[in-house]
Amino acid sequence: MVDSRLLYLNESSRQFAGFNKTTSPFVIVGIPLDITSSFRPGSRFAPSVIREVAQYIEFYSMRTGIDMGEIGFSDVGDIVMHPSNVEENIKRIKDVVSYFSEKGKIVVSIGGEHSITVGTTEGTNADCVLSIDAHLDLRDEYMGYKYDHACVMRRISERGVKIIELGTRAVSKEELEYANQKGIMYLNPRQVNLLGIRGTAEKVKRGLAECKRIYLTYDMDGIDPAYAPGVATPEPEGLDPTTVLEIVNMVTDKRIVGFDVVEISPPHDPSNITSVLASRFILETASIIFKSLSLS
Ligand SMILES: [Mn+2]
Repeated sequence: MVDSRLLYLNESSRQFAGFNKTTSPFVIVGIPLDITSSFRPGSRFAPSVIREVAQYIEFYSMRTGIDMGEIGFSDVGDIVMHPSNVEENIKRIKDVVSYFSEKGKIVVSIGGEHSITVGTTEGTNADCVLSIDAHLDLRDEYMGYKYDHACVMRRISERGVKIIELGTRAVSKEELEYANQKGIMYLNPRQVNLLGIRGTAEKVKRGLAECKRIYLTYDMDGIDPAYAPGVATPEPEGLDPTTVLEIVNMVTDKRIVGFDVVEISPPHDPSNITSVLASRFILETASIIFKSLSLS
């Protein structure tokens, strides 16, 4: 008898780089939620494009010495999305992610827009979120709607989850007031550059000291559009990919329970360059997590 939480899981989708290794600690879930993008929609196509381009890059990580070709991934397919109801979709995401998270798997979600993270953080039962993002996503509502992609971190924060944001540079006054009032740590790319990789990592580590279950979310617009042009809402003056992966490498330990890559819009992504970067982020982050698991 299949668990009812898997009702909306479509297992026939293409697999990440062709992997189907059920013994892997990493479960890949595609979440093609694409409803609230304000500028350039298309993120519904990202799960299949990222899976496809991933097979053309190397699986060995020179950063960690881990060969992800040996560890592999268990790609369980896509969650079928309701065409207009974000709250219903968040419930479906939470159901599928909690099913695999409760089995002790590290759930790797491929979005979709950033709204998916409301469901993935709940499904993994995370008490802290480290978010790479140009935006704070702390709006109470956007044009009257509370489940817009601009409100993601606000909804998560309201559940008592601690939030740390890196790459912040596109904000409203209301969001800054909320962040300051709640003590939410956010660092602008300028501050990251001034602190350096090591200084930033130490600051983030102190922020994560009290956490038990840490969730990592890569909104690809946190990265500079020179490296990641194919996103729904690009913002200049972003972080570079190596800085981000080095910081993640320094702060990661066995408390990481899952991560996602979101906001990529393949129709606006010349040469699939942003999807290739997202594939590299998935492979590299998984290798970093795997290394921290084997160190414990
Ligand atoms: Mn963003």
